Amino acid sequence: MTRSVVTIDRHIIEMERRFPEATGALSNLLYDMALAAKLIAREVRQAGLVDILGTTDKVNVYGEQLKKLDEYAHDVIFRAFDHSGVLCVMASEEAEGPIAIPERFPVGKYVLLYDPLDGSSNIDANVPVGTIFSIHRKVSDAERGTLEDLLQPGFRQVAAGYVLYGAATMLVYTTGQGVYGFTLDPSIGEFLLSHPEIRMPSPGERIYSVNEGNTLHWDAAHRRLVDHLKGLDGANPKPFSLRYVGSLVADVHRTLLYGGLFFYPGDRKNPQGKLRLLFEAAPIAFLVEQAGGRATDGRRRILDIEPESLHQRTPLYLGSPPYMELLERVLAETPTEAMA
Ligand code: AHM
Ligand code: MG
Repeated sequence: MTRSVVTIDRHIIEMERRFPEATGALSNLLYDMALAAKLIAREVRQAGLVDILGTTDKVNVYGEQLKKLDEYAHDVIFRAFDHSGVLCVMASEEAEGPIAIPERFPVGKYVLLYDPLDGSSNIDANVPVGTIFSIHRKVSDAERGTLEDLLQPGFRQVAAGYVLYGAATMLVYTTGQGVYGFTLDPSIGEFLLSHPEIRMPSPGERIYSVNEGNTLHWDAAHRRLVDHLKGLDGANPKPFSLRYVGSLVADVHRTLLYGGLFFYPGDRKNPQGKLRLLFEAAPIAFLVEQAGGRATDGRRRILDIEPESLHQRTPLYLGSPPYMELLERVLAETPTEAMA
């Protein structure tokens, strides 16, 4: 034993004690997220067994209609929070508009945005997937929360995090006091503190992470950037390695722990890239900055972007400060072409 065993509940209580004025509502939100994570993790683990366990009639053991895992994850999170009394409105990557708290339940002062199962196209190949969440305070006067409460810039987040369903299930979160990582011990059903105060190594390992299959649609600057990282331009004697899972949570988790660069740029086909500002980029940017890294859309901090719509997309570049400087320098050296 080298360290004391700290459950996520204990950790949340101890963090809350640092703020004597705290009401406990944010702590309750984090407990509920840990519970939802366990329920989703259980289902993700069973994913490969569904055919063997004979649910071909599309009904699960509880007599419920079998759902696609991303719809299941969406529902689990909604049901973990709808009655909690701490939220006034929610939004999910799986739903078009704001999700109201049912009239029969009380509301509170927080707002939750979530991507229930990001990277779910990877599920059938047993590749890691994740849940991403972002929490804001209510800003509108409406008692039950409105679109205005959901469309807030990332710097106003009070908490954000992700759950990674990988070889182990991990929950990583920040409330603006550093980044903490917990690993689920399935034998006792508890998230235990495994990564206290995560700091992104700087500059960290020479790793770049991008879907290079999109090169055809990139402008000259991005082609040049990747050529430079690979050492093809003759100006980089120590080429970077490529790691790309294609699940944002997994690629970001690796970047937080090892350092390096991750980017999903805009290109001629998709000028705003693929990732969603509110459900993916903003919560990830909060974590990355809290771990000492940087996250931008190529021009400005992700956290400074004023959102205009719930599902808007944004280019995303993140990594350790020295590698972000390198990336920005190489991109700036090549004249920009119009993307649209
Ligand atoms: P999704 O929200 O439809 O799951 O898509 C988001 C995922 C991210 O996890 C990942 O970073 C990206 O899409 C990968 O996209 P691509 O397959 O274009 O490389
Ligand atoms: Mg997603």
